[in-house]
Amino acid sequence: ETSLWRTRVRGSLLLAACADALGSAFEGRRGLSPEQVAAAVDRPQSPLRWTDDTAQMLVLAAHLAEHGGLVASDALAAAFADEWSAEPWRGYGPGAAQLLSQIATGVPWRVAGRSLFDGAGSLGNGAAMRVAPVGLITGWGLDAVASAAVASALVTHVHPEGIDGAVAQALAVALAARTPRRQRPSAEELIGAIASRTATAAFTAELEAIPALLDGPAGAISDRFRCDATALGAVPAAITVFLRYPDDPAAAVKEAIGLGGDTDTIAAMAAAMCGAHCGDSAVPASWAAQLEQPERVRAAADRLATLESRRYLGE
Ligand code: R7I
Ligand code: MG
Ligand code: MG
Ligand code: MG
Repeated sequence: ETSLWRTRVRGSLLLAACADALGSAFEGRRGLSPEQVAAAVDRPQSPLRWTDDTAQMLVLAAHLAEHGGLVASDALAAAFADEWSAEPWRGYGPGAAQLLSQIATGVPWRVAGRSLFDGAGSLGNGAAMRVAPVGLITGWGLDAVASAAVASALVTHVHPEGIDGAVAQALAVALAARTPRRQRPSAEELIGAIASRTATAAFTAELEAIPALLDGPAGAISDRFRCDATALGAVPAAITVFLRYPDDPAAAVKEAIGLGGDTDTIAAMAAAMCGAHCGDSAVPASWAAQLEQPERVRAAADRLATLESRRYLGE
């Protein structure tokens, strides 16, 4: 049973890292053809170097494993900032770079997070892009997943939509990991579980658009969602792609990249869900062969997978 769970945790983190790297070549592009995407994704010929999405996801995985859970804490904020300081070239959003450099120089995270975007805080998808590990702790119920996702978001993203993105992504990964391998994840169940635990009406409206997009052309997804670096623009698109291809990470990643816009992040989030559902046997061999630091990603997954479902109580 432990080893079955471990294959899912490994699958989620490895596929997220691969998809992040594959998508990063197309970030910001629009109007990509399926052939163009397939040529780059089916048999990558150069190392798959991941971006800030995976770097920060690994920080969160390590923090969870070390503490047995998480709260919004100085230690968590410092861990995110230390990672940025060590490798600031990994493609961070402008708000994130500004915020993490403030935290690195001693500004409290409660002050720094509020300083972004004229005091509203970031509604970027950065809290969602890193949150998959929160959905991958065996024994946690969905309410525990949601509250840990909120806590993980708060140290950088205080805007309610930025937080909702993290809650939605963590719950989608958690439900994918808890759905038996041979059972198709239920869109209704997933959307209901997320809608009842997110805070904003804006997010609920995006979730309600998903069922109509599950069949038909991918172009309808990018017509409906902005597919940009905001939580609202990216997370519902990733969930839609996952629900269309829950058992086929390569198809999901190609479709996610084909949407254009925030391609690394949408592909990585959809792939994290596919991997949680399918396990690491679903990682394409041509990706595994090129992934940067695969042992490091696998080790982070294995530490998470053996974590008991202890709740971390208090700062
Ligand atoms: O959220 P964040 O870490 O961004 C993650 C993205 C992913 O695509 C990564 O792959 C990386 O490329 O960055 O960083 P932020 O800079 O806080 O937010 C990302 C973007 O969301 C910003 O650059 C803005 O374009 C947008 N954004 C906002 N726009 C208007 N008003 C975030 N918050 C606001 C806002 O309040
Ligand atoms: Mg990135
Ligand atoms: Mg952000
Ligand atoms: Mg991105």
